[in-house]
Amino acid sequence: MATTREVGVGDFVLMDKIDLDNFMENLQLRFKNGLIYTYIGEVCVSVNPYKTMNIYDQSYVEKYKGRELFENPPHIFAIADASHKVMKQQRKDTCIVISGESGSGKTEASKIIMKYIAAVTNQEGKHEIERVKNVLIQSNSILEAFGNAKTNRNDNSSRFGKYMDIHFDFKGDPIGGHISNYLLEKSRVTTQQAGERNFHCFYQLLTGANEDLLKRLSITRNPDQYFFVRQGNAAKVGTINDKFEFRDVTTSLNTLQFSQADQETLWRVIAAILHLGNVEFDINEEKLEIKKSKSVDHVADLLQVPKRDLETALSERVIAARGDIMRKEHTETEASFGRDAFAKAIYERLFNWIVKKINAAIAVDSSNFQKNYQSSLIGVLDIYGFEIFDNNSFEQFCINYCNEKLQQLFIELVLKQEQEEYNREGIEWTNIEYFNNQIICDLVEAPHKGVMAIMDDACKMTAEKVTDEMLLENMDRQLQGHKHFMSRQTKQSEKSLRHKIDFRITHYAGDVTYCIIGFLDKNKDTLFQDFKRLLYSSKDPNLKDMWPEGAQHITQITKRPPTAGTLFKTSMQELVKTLISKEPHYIRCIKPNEVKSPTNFDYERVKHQVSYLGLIENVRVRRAGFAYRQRYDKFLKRYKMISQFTWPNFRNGSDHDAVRVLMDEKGYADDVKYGKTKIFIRSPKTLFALENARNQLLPGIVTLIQKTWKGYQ
Ligand code: AD9
Ligand code: MG
Repeated sequence: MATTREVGVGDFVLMDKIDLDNFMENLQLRFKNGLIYTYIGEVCVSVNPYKTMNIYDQSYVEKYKGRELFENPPHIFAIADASHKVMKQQRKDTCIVISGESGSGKTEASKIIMKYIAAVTNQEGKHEIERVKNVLIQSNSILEAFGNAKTNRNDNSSRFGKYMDIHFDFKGDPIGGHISNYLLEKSRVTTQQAGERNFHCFYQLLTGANEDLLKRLSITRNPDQYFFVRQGNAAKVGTINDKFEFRDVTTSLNTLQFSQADQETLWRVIAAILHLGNVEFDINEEKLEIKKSKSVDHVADLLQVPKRDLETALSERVIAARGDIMRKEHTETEASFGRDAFAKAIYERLFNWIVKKINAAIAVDSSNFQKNYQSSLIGVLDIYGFEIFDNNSFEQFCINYCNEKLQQLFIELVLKQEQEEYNREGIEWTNIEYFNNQIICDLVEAPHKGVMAIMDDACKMTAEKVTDEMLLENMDRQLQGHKHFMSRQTKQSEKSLRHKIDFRITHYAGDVTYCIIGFLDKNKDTLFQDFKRLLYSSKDPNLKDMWPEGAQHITQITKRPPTAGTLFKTSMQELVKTLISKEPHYIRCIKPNEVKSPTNFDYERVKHQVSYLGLIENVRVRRAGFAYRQRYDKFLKRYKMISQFTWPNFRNGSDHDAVRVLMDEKGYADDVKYGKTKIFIRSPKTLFALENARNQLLPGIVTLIQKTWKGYQ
């Protein structure tokens, strides 16, 4: 058996000395020994192994099933089990929050959790529950096909945020679920950086579709033919088998009750986008002309809209001004902008439609489960990780803000509330310092003076003359002097900011320089009304359904829709509210290197992540803290049976006194502290021993109750 000297400790709390160097030494030692999971109490730190690990098969499932965290070596299964156990035994909603930067292993972790839950439930093999499990798991391949893409950080990068609730019946078996999706990075539909791809589904279709389907969609296999998928020059990816994935997605679509007609709609929209990317414009004798009219023919056919209407929507827009309706021809730039906005919008709607259909397939079917079954749930959050690219735009800004919010949640729940509770309960405690990123969240989201608000103000101005540069000037003025915002107005920035169009935010995870160009358009997220009406006129009922607002007459549209930034901000605030209402479990993912190597442990890169994730502070709070706390009355109710002094009732004082007598009798006095309303237990082992003692007595008590019950019958 290997010693801890050789493989490190399984819980950072057990380190001799708690500092960054020791933490790193332990983490590195474990990684080198193929041990990718380590705990900080109940938080699981996971290092991406970048290789297939044989630690997820049935034998591992058996090993972790129903066990306590400290009974087995650290594993993500144990966290999934803990979450499931709390949900099942205490009927409490729980959630598993998976965080870490792009490529650190969040999505893989979420899939492993889902598979574990599927493996440990439905022991009776009920048909309906098997179906639900199957559907939950297969929804992944569809969502990844349409929501993931190869980036320069990760070959399978999530380009949308996903929060999935899994509902369970009273036995702890899954009976359905619900997916919430957050801001899809739709700019990728029309633009990709060098080395990156569009969403996987485009390449899956081109590689995997049979000849017949290709013909129906009027496309050829060669991605180089289509501007929207060739810009990154990375159509082939070594780690991805698009052909296989296409088959897999088709199977999943069938399982999830996407009819043949639904699947036709789906691929027709994808093909229409491919053709749309080849539509170009020209100005001839001061008139806008559409080049490549063949591509327009295909788009019209595929979207099942009249070709003439499509041409009109691509080249002009209808404006309502004080009751008058006018047509205004696009400039070449406006036409290209309109075409791209159109492509992005139909993709985004398609994605939302897919999620809606998946949700319909996984919804709890009340006809199968009695209404009075009280269901509880586990929420699994897998969202895009913090990212820094060479060029960072509005999307990175939103993604990184989202990561700030999750870090804030972690701070709130793990660092702040914990310490506040000790203070409140009068437990002796030395406060542990940590960096609170609330200041950065405020910088982004504060009403009136945050970046989002300043951006919205600029979008509200009707004059089309407001430019990105003017927005930046405004931000510079209003945020000047903010510790986490670097503008061109501050002296030091003149040297370090490359361009006049950049600004920098010091995020909790590092400095990110954003280029302002495109922020206004992306925030406004304008799609000319004409396109909406066009799609509403489609003969394809699915497409028509996706665009209900196309039914509105131009003069009816008065209200400006909320901006993309505001929608995202609101959805993030809602998400945090949802998570905070549940008992959280954490997986903190770490990326060991930038080159996807299974052996390379990039010490500095990892150290940076450990620091900004606040893991050392987490260990300190944990070590000084208590594994378990419970109100005296509840504690007594659960354990009074194990002490002769408290069973069946304690008559010599308060619940507090009773708990003290019980713990003294059992010899745990040294491991506990007594707060004003709660008992605090330091070691999980004590709790385990209490549970054991209770379990041993339980059969006797159950028999006693059964006998008494029979007596009444
Ligand atoms: V992003 O924020 O969506 O860009 P993630 O989700 O954090 O990112 P992901 O789970 O996609 O990262 O992991 C990246 C790659 O690392 C995967 O495609 C796998 O090749 C690899 N990986 C991650 N976790 C594991 C694992 N437990 N076992 C084996 C893994 N490989
Ligand atoms: Mg991911």
